[in-house]
Order: sequence, then C-alpha cells, then structure tokens
Amino acid sequence: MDRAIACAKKEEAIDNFQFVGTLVKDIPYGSGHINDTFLLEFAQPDMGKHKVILQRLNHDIFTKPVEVMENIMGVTSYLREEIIKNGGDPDRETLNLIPAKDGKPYYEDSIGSFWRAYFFIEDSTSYDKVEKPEDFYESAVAFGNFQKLLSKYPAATLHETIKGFHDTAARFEVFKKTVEADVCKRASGVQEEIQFVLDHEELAHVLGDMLASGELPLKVTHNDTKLNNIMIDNHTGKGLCVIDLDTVMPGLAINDFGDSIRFGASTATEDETDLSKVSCDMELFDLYAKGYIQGCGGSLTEKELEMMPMGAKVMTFECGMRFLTDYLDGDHYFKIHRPEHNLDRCRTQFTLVKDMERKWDTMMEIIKKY
Ligand code: ADP
Ligand code: GN1
Ligand code: MG
Repeated sequence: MDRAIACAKKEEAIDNFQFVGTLVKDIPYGSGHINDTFLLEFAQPDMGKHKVILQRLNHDIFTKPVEVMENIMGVTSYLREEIIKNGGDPDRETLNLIPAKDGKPYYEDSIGSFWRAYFFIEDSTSYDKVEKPEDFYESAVAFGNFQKLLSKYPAATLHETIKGFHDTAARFEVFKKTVEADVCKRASGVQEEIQFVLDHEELAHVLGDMLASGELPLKVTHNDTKLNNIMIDNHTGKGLCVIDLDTVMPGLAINDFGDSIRFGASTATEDETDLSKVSCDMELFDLYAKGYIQGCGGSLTEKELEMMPMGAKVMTFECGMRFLTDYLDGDHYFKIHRPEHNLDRCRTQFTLVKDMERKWDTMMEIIKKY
C-alpha cells in the first residue's frame, strides 16, 4: 500500500492510544527502511513534556502484524523480568509498549493499518555510522548480551514474522526469478551486479547447509542487528537498549554478528555512492568480535566462533542481493529516497564482500585471537 495512504489515519491512531497530555509535536523520525516512525511529544500542565514513538507497521512486509506484536509482547515482558533480576533499569534497557485504549498492544485503524507506541528512550542515540569505535564495541556487548538474555526464551512460542528471513538460498532463487521477470526492464543496466550474485552462489548455501547438518545451532536471535537498531546511552556510552524487535526469531548467532559487521564496520554509510570510500575496517571488525563474544558470555560454540567471518560475508552478500532484487522489482520493499537508492546500497554491499574476500586471512586471525 502507498505509504501516504497507509498513514492517512495517524490522527485516528493517536486518539486511540493511552497517551496523556496535549499533542505538541508530531514529526517523522529515524532512518529505518521498513516501518513508518513518528516522534510525538505531549505536554501536561505542571509536568512538562514527554515523548513517545509511534509506528505504523509495514503490513505488506509483516503480513501478520498481530503475530509480530505477540512476539514483541512476549520478548519485552521476558526481558523486563531478566533485567530486573540483574538489577538493571527495565524502563530504559528494553522497549516498553504503550497500550491502546482498548488495552491491546496495538491499534488497527479504520483502513487496516496497524500502529504501536513505545515510550521514548531519553538521553540515548541510535547511530547510522560509527562515530566513536567505543560505541561500536559497546553495541557488540549489548547485542551479544541480548542473545544471552534470550537464551532460555521458549523459542517455540515465537511466530516466524517473515518466512525464510535469512534463508539466503531461498532469497537467491527469488533473485533469479526477479532477474528473469525483469518487470522494470532494469536488468540490462546492472549486468555486472547480477553476475556478481551468480558468481557467488556458494555463499547462498553455506550457512543453511551447516544448520541442516546440525553444525550450527538455532538460537533466539535478533536478525536485524544494524547499529541504528540499538540505543547508546549518551552519558555512559554503553549499549543501552536493543530496539526494532520485529524480526526476533530463531536464527543463527553468526548472522547477528555478520549483519552488525556489514553495517557498522564499513568505512562508509550503507548508501554511499563513492565506492572508493567503502571498505571493511579490520580494527572495527576486531572490536566488534571482541565485544560480541564477551556479550554472549561463553555461549558461542567452537564452530560458531570459526564461522563468524563467514557470517559477515554471507549477511553482506545477502543484503546486497536483497537491495538488487528490490531495485529490479521496482523498489517495493525498502524505503528509497532517490531513484537508484537500492542500486547504490547494493553496490556498497558488494564492494564490502570483495573487500572481505581480500581481508579473509586477517578476519580469521582476529577471530582466532579470541
Ligand atoms: P524500522 O523497523 O523502520 O527500522 P525502528 O523500530 O528501528 O524502525 O525505529 C526507527 C528509529 O526510531 C530507530 O532507529 C531509532 O532512532 C528510533 N526509535 C525507535 N524506537 C525508539 C524508542 N523507544 N526510543 C527512542 N528512539 C526510538
Ligand atoms: C531493514 O528495518 P531496518 O531498516 O532496521 C531490513 C533489514 C536489512 C536492513 C538494511 C524487516 O532494516 O533486514 O538488513 O533494512 N529489515 C527488514 O539496512 O527487512
Ligand atoms: Mg530499524
């Protein structure tokens, strides 16, 4: 559905949550590619202002929004208890939903859009690019810790919110079909990128095969661990709260590791057009590996440790292939802000894959250290 149409009932949604005070601000917020996020501010006499995050779930992608919200309710209430047990602050260290007026954790508006609201986490920042290496290290500790906290979560109760989300082999098949269909007649202009995917077919199978053979364990993972999906505390610099929980599902720990590397260890942003600026920074790779292993608290197996560089390469390859698929298909999946945005994003990912190939021995050496 067109986003403007899908968001047309935002005011109706605002009226139907348990918000208090007078709405004094309502602006689009963040740089997520999937949902529509708004920052709202409410004022109360004698009590000042407070902020909330309002989101319209992308219903085309999350086709069962109620199941997404069941997962998020389950995971956030579980995390809350774990955080309390560990002496942490449950109001800041996990997302907290604000219920709708009917008590549900979401509101379905009169045109079928699904909305949810979270308390805004004050004094913290989500970064689109690493500014201070320490932040990246702290984000690794926090993502690792997130997985540790969920290690006993009843995985069978989680819905698969997007089927085959990191099934790279299935995504490779979709890619080939999309090239064949070529609905926008864009394939002829991106032959080099298409060939890059075809030449790397083995990357589409390696992790799925190891999962099937039992060499890699299935765990409750986040599955979308980019740096802007974590709030870093402005004062302590610690990774405060893992956000964007729509894809928390059983998955591979090394995919969580790898997705963070492809986004955060890059020397440029995901959509940089000057590819000479794009490379995988080995110091950042080292820092993140150290932090992630530490955050996971000894829960990674020998095989998982050994396959961490492969997780980085596969996630980067998969993401580039997804951007290219969306470009060929007419840009329906990821939000774009310029005509060839998805193609630019695809090119940075493939540049990173090539750079990782060049630096493979260094990456393996770094992991061996830990
Ligand atoms: P998307 O799925 O589209 O990526 P996110 O859930 O990641 O959406 O939210 C988009 C951005 O909104 C985040 O990157 C972050 O900057 C901000 N954000 C989301 N939830 C909160 C929150 N509870 N407090 C503060 N900022 C938030
Ligand atoms: C999307 O929602 P967001 O912007 O955090 C996508 C990820 C991609 C990422 C690429 C549900 O993440 O899988 O890796 O863009 N999320 C979904 O930046 O598809
Ligand atoms: Mg996000």
